Amino acid sequence: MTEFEKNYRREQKKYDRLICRKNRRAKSYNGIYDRWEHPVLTRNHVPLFWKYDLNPQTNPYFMERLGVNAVFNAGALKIGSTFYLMARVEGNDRKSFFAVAESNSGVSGFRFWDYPVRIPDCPGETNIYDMRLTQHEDGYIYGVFCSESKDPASENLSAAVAQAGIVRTRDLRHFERLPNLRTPSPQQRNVVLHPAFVEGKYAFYTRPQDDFIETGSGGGIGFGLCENIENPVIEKEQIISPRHYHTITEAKNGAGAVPIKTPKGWLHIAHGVRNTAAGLRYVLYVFVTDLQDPSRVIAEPAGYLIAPQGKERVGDVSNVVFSNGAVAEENGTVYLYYASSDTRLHVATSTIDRLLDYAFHTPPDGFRSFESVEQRYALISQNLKLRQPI
Ligand code: M1P
Repeated sequence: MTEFEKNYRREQKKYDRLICRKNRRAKSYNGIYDRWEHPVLTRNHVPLFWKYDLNPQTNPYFMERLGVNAVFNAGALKIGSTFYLMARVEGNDRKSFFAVAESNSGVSGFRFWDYPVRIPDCPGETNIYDMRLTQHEDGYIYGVFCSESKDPASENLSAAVAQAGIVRTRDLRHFERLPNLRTPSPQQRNVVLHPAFVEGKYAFYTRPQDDFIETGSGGGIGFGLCENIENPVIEKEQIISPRHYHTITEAKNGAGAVPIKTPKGWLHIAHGVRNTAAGLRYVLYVFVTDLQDPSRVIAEPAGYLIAPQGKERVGDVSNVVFSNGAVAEENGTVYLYYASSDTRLHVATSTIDRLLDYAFHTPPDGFRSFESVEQRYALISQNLKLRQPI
């Protein structure tokens, strides 16, 4: 057997084993959601034929020609009985692109389609990432993503201009590109399209930003309406989830998964960022908005829903969890897809009932240690009266 054959066979076996690997609930418990033991997508889930030249004549050493660095932040949808993830795939060249992986279970067996997605080009666009998939009541599936280009007004090689790119599709295979969203803010990231019309208009969650992408420059999660999705302009943004001093959103925050419609309101899973001596820490948090007026927050528990834990804490950008996709089944099961440390993608499962119970019965932030101690006193004194030997 040639070196090529030996290496190809071994790597193909590893890939096949990975795709068939069963997943199971992790042992950690909080009553709110279950983490699952194995990531659902990693760079090793990328088919060999995306990376290697499989011709022994031109690749006798069986070398990677186009490596993949990471697979993470994915939009999510369930159509019929199939779960689809629109993953962010980052090549070794640092450029991200989108690729669809599908599975029947939602917790394992995700397999990429043969080709990644070809998003129609936009002149000057350098990098695209973090697509939210919205199944809109107008009948289209929209993909709203970050479209990033070098800032033409700056000499600084790291200065970028971020906009919200928009595509629409009916099958996740053929995409029509619409103009980038225009808002009063010079920069936009983490933009999410609401699935229903609001006052007969398209509604977006936004993040107004200053001129450059910098820690602390985001003004909170915004909300704005747009008349015409084919010429998408938001004239007014209002902040619905502001940042607060000494909370998980102190440095910045951003909308995450497309909000889930529940009997008690729209359930949002967003991210909050704070600064630490070790750098930024990204966690996921929950808030609920009014069914009729999705810009009105009606519940916001204090603190995080998910923070990076164990192996999740380490990766390309350590101490990060980030979500831009969740699936809610008709039976109430929720699959929350979250990436860790900009490296791989995990799933946590819960139910709408549990997440609403969490949202409405976890005390809101008191913003001061004094208030936190009062909350804990209330819980402990009630429990000490109830306590039975177990
Ligand atoms: O590196 C963490 C995340 O940083 C960005 O999110 P935000 O704009 O809120 O800072 C995004 O680039 C995201 O992709 C990334 O996971």
